[in-house]
Amino acid sequence: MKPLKRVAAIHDISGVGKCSLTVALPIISSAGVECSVMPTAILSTHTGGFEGFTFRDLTDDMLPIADHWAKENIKFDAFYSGYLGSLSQIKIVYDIFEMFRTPDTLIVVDPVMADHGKLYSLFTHDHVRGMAELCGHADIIIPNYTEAAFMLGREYKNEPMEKSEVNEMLIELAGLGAKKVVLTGVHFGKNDLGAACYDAGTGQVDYVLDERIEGMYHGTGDTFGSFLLGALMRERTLLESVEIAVKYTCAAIRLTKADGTDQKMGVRFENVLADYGKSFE
Ligand code: PXL
Repeated sequence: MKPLKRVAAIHDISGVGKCSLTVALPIISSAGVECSVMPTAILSTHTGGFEGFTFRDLTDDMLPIADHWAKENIKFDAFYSGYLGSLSQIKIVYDIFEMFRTPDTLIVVDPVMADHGKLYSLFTHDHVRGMAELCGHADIIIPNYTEAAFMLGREYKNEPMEKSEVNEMLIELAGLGAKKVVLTGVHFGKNDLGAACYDAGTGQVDYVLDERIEGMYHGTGDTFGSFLLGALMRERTLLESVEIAVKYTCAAIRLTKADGTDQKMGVRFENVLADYGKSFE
């Protein structure tokens, strides 16, 4: 048996409201990939729709954790960063990438900071600048449409997109420095929603769309990113991985809609994990 691939996921732990590490850990593990974690903060809930959440900042622990990993000579096949609580955390994550990076390491940055045209609470436009810079040091970035518009200084439009606009955005996003871009929240009509991916090395652009499910389901970006990274670590191509991530994220959202759970509690990924894991056998 070959050793498992190992990912280091750098996100917060939101105790309630499935997102960030509470999503990355089960999903990446179910792909048959080891998911090591570096928590950036511990919150009672995520910040989208709950009042009075607690926030324990773990910035001061991040470099000592990384130093210990380096001292133990622990190697990672990929790094996956998501929600980062401050500009200093963004800088530290960049330093951690530099400490562990080899020509074979895959660095995936999800610039988690906004959705539906709005920055998440706690963030300012300095955070947008910092995240755009961090994206420049990644191999693959996975912004949603709002994050992409903010990082590129483009207007956020709440209407179906033109292919020419999406293609321009993909090229501009690659211009931040990452070779591959996966843009989520792409839709060309009222009833579709999915992702576009772009490989700046080959110039290849692909769109993967599914049927839109009305609502604002929390944590879908983290669910999508985790399904995507699991598939990439199982040697699927970028397009195959995007297809897998769209398929299983949409399935989880449909189940959540069917059971009527409050949308801020996150999506029902638990029931699709077995099929997702089996798809790699
Ligand atoms: O799913 C993104 C996310 C992750 N972590 C925290 C959040 C959010 C979105 O609101 O608040 C703490």
